[in-house]
Amino acid sequence: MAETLTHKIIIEHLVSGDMATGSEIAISMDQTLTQDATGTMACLQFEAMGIPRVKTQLSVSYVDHNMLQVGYENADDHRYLQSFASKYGLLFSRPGNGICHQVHLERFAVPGQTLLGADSHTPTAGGMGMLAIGAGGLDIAVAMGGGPFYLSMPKVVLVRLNGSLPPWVAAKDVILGLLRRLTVRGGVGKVMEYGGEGIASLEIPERGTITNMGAELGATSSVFPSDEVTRAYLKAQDREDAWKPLSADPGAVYDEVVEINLSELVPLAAQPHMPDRVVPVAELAGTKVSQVCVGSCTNSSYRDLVRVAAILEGKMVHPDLSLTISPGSRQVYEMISESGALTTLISAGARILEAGCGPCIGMGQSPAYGGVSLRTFNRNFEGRSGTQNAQVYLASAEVAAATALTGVITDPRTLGKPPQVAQPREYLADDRMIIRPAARPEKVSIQRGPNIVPLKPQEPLQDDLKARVLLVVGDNISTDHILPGTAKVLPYRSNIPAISEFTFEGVDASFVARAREWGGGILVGGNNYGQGSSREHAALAPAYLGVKAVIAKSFARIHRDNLINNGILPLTLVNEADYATLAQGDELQIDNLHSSLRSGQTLIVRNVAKGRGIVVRHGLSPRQVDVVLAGGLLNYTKLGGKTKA
Ligand code: MIC
Ligand code: SF4
Repeated sequence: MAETLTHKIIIEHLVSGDMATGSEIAISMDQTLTQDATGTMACLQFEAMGIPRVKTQLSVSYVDHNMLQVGYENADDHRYLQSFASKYGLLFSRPGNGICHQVHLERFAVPGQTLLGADSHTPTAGGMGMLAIGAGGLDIAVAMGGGPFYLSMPKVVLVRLNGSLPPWVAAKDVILGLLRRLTVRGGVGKVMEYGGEGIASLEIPERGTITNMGAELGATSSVFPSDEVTRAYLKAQDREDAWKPLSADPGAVYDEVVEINLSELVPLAAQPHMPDRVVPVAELAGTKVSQVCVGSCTNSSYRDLVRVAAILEGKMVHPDLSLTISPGSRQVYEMISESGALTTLISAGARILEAGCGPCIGMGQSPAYGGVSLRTFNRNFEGRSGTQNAQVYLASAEVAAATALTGVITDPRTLGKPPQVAQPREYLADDRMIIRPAARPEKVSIQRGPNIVPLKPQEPLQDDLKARVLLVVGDNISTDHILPGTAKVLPYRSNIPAISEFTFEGVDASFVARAREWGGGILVGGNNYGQGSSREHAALAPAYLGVKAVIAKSFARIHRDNLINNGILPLTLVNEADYATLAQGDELQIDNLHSSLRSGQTLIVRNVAKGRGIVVRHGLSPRQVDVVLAGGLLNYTKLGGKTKA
């Protein structure tokens, strides 16, 4: 049978399940990646599982998020992660070596393999023909221990690219254009598989930009075929032996097809505060901007930074605006230094930051009060920059450079001829910032600082659930709303009691006190609840505060899995109109929860004071029911995959 590329990779890695859309399958993972903001938790969870050594072909632990060291906390986490990697058999990418997704694409991604990453932008490696999926820390811990990853069998969408990009139009505009068409929910339950004659004109870093931001569509993953472009990139990275050709069979049947004519695209930008509020840059032209940030795992490649430098060559950034540059990796940094692009950027007045996530997650460089920031990043959720009322726009490196010169949002097509920038024939392949695990692991002791607080045991779910509605929120609530990033909060990623104090901070400052006073409760959300990051903390912190269930119109994939893995019930309203009947303070009750979860897909939630019953769907597989009843995946795994409840 003619297969899609996605199906081919899944078939090769299938451990159990039936590949019918929506049913639960389990696939083996060849590689994992973790980063410091989610990785400390994954490592603590791995330790709690008592497995002596990782069992994957390759597991890499990166330090790229929590890089500002204004107290001891982040540095302690780095030290813990390094000792953990050494003892348990992971490669350790040191702080300064770069953003996990950029480095992984450069040095480790392999066509046809699977990768599970503790970060939602893990699908970046799909630019290299990998099936790369983002997940919560617990799922990664299990995969590091050799366990399969469970997911619901996605639909496969062919995104057929025709034509080629016009001057000044970038790969970023391809994915922004898709977001405009499909919205932040358009990819939920789907793998976006790219094909068509247009892909041959896209270099690997450009493909990486597109697969990276497939996360904003809510997609399970995004993948490009592995072709001669892939081979050339791997050769230039001194890794040609990792190459193999890979594509869909002719005549493969897709669940959906989306056609994009690259030649018709124009420069686009996402307006505050959603990645899908996309309009042509020309419509925003003239908007005054106080900050431009170039970088993040979406647009921090050598190619992007050299283009920015070429546009700024011999000029100065506008006096009312601050330009920051964060190279994606040490390789990129060193190469822009050698090529002279770094000097050009410095002399144009750019503020050069270290190779890491930096401003993307609010780790420094927060905009001014009410400031307007145009960024080459992938997310612009309210408050994510560290300034609650900042207005953040997302666009390509070309738009960013043009805007940096003029001080107002600028369509780069007004700048005349675009710079010609050739792909390097050879990248600087130097892995000395990647530390290999110890040859004698028994000699390594794990280094823990006082901010690394052991996990609280998970508690099994009670049978008769009675709790009050703690908070009602609207559509598209992101994990940045639930548990913010930023330099203030991120240092507590390995300290759940401390980080839970920030739960819903920017949404309702009284939330934590109320959760304490009421002894926990239930959350009510709209559509796409929990979109955005993979951070498990958006489930761990509510669980710590006693949240037992979330009732929503719909959920984002990774967050829903994280809720289940941490023993919180995700319940979807069967009748969306019932959302309006739920209010903060309502007392809700579910009787005989255990047997109801096992016997059917729906439950009745009684709104005690209002005397109404609401029908909700749990949609859990039998395995997930066991996980929730055990109180979470850690308990379930310790019990050997069974639950007593
Ligand atoms: C993000 O972009 O939101 C992050 C920070 O990379 C997260 C992971 C995290 O919260 O640590 C992600 O995308 O998963
Ligand atoms: Fe880092 Fe930003 Fe990419 Fe997340 S989206 S991995 S914070 S650069």
